[in-house]
Amino acid sequence: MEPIELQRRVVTAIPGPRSVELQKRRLAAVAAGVSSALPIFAERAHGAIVVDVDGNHYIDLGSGIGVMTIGHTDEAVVAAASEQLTLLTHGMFTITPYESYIRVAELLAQHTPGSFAKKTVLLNSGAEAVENAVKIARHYTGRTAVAVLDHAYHGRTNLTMAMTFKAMPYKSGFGPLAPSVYHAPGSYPFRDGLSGADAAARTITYLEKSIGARDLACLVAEPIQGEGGFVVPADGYLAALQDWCTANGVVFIADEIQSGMARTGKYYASEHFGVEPDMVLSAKGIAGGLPLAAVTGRAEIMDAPHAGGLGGTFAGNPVAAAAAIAVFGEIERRGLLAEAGRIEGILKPALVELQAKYPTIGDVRGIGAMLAIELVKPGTMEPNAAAVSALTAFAAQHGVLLLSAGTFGNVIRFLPSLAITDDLLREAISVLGDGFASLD
Ligand code: PLZ
Repeated sequence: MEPIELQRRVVTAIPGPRSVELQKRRLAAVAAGVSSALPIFAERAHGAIVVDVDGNHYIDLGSGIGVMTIGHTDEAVVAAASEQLTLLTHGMFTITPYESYIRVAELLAQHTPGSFAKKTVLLNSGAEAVENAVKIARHYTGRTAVAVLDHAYHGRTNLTMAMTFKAMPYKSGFGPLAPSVYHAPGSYPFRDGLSGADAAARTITYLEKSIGARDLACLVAEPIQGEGGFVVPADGYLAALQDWCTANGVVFIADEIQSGMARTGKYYASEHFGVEPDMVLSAKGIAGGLPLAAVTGRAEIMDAPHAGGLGGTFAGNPVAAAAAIAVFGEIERRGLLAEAGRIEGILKPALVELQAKYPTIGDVRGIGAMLAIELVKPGTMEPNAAAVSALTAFAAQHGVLLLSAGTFGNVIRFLPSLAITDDLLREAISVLGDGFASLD
């Protein structure tokens, strides 16, 4: 096959005829609950470009929700995974272990925040990492309660569904939900206007008065909330929570599934906030698109569960582990942490400029290659989800993939690959500008 031309190119109506055809088959064969943001079917991708079945080339600002952090079909990942496929496709680490699992655990110990002794368990998905973190924290503390924050997203399995904030589409009709999960108020500077200290005091009051530290096994927080709308907590908020957890024997867990793996210019976003969580959760970007997730934490906590207490058939699959080793290697070799700053340096000022022109942009926020705009009805704080839908549809029509987010569906989030070129980024920004102009 010809290499992909790394350019935006719209050659048919969107969706094109082959996508329309696939959409018909999909509606007949795929469960209705699995819906898609756009009726466009992908065929190939490379770097920051996705090509659909009709040959349209899109600039991808979503990276499959923050997975393709080092770029689609990255050569090093493809080579490592392809070679591993031919050597050992499946081993089942709890039957016949293999080196790549150990290597990923070593790399995670090295790159997660904190210089204390750490250990890791590998899993298949983000939700599974969250579930295992809670299991380990419960086993270690002998306590059962789990605290999460308003606007959080932690997954769709039974326990993580209870931990996720939004009823629609994640929880409605799917109960009963897992017990002993408590949603504490968090820090959302644009909407609550609270300082980090005041927001932390409010959270801690809830933890102490409504749950009680005696029963609380863990507090799980996303350092920058992903699905919740790229909410960056106020200064000092996370550090105050960590201090309270430490003082009260509560395991402090950072869900870095969306914010981690170099996306914000550090390996983990926790580093921006001066916190060293007891456990850090990785998934999404860790293995260049292959399914892999991890719980990495203080050795004494991670070693609490008995032998045989953790595992899973595909967990830490050798092909995914080989891909993860390649991802860590490429982040180092190509200096990709610095690329997040390059992207922020272009995208954030452009978004601020758009905000000056269009009062529907209430807030511009985020760090590195994890940026967002929150849209409101001009002059108010009222969420403007309709503008988000119009803009994401306009962008797709013009060859740019944009993702929405937020409890109110009124946030556009930008999670480009760190491999995106300045030119492609600028071109995508100009399409966004045209989109805003078309709203008037
Ligand atoms: N924790 C912080 O962002 C996944 C969900 C997409 P899984 N977010 C994308 C969807 O609609 O299902 C996520 C996350 C944070 C946990 C998860 C869950 O990760 O790999 O999707 O299970």
